[in-house]
Amino acid sequence: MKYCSLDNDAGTLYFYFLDLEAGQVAGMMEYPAHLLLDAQGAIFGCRIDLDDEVILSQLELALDGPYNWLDGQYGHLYIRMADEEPAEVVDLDETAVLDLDAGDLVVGVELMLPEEWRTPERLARLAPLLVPFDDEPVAGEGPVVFGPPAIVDEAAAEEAVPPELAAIPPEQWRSGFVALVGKPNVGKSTLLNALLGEKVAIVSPRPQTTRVPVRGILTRPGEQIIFIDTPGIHEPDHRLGKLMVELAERTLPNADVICFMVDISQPPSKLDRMIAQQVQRARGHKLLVLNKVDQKPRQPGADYLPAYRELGEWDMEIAISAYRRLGLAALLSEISARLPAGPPLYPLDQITDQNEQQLAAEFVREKALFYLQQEVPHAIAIEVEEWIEKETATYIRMTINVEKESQKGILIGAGGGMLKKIGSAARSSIERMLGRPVFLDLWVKVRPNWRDDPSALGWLGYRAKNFL
Ligand SMILES: Nc1nc2c(ncn2[C@@H]2O[C@H](COP(=O)(O)OP(=O)(O)OP(=O)(O)O)[C@@H](O)[C@H]2O)c(=O)[nH]1
Ligand SMILES: [Mg+2]
Repeated sequence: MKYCSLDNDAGTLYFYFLDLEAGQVAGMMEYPAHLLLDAQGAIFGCRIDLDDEVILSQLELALDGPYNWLDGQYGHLYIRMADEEPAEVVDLDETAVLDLDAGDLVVGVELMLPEEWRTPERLARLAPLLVPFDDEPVAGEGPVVFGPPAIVDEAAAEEAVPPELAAIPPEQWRSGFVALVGKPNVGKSTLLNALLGEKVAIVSPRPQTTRVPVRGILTRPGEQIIFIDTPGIHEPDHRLGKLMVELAERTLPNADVICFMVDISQPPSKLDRMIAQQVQRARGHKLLVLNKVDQKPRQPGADYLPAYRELGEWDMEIAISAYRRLGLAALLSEISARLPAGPPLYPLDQITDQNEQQLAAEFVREKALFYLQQEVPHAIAIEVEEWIEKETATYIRMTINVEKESQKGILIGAGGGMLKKIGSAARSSIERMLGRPVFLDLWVKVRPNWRDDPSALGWLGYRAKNFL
């Protein structure tokens, strides 16, 4: 932490990781936060509970301090003044805001401190770093002037295709479909986002996050790779699960290249073996993609590579970490070498087949998967009811469907706290996507048994013909 400051009027404590200049903060993300207290009850740091949307490279500055660290297993970011165990960890009611610069680097953190935490005793440990709060900030937004959200210039976006791409004649292109398949939770969606450098698929630590195939399109001079991120193949226990598996399996016959993804930190399971056999029967090139090399093997010292190799005949194998972006250039060049000749199949500036409304609904589901436990997030389906572009913000109303009254109670939480937490995290993701403020209005409805009800599945958009 480089310095901190306190805005007593707003009740905000700022931690900054570099000398900020006006206009440097271009975006924000919100996460639950906790104060770290020493035995005297003084604040010596904070813990912020991140989700998978924050990638390690964004935390370069935040982790630069000698006592700051990321507990990768839980996604907990610790910003600390000293290397000591907290005597107490106190939950804050309001989420912390991560300030991002134009390159999405986290440059600071804002914590909403209730008044009782703003006493000299509580702040004693921070005093050496405390700089006066500028009470006449230019835009009235704290010590930093928040730049306006990135304004999407539609005309400029139209011209986003670099002229050198547009100039390549169709017969000189190569293009093809690359299926990312594997059991749930091996990191298929994380890989898709990492390869595209954009978030087009939601990610969560829970299995069965992806429900329908998502296309991500990577266009480079002379080649267009259409990645298909698929739902994890598993043994389904309801109609929705059956559809997810069917949609994943249907991508296999048409794929030019199949990336069979596995988690190298764990031994192959029955599902890995079954999926490997399905992949073997397909016509496309077969790559064995061993993900999560950054993670220690489940049994210390174990090497599961030979066991995965034996699951089939592979054109090649490659070890990667989708999360830490290791091995991706090598993977891309192997895929690229196996693309058939053919003209681009999508417009040169398109990166996904999903529209903003679908993505916004997915962001809400992602946050629900992150914050809720056990079966509840899996019983959620989101409908976008209204989407109105107003002068200063986009108004979005969504209904979150659950299957039982008890799930509705859990989703709303005590005093509406859980729904608020999910909504505020989702709003910040949607604002980043749209580049403008969003007013997100969430409603919860019980639709008994929708995951096994063909007509409910249909109107919620989960029908096979939508994805053919
Ligand atoms: N350590 C580590 N974790 C990873 C890596 N790639 C993905 N993960 C984590 O694995 C979990 C699952 O990632 P997803 O990308 O949602 O997995 P998926 O295969 O798409 O899962 P489904 O959609 O359920 O089939 C998330 O918590 C990711 O952060 C990696 O390279 N290393
Ligand atoms: Mg997925």
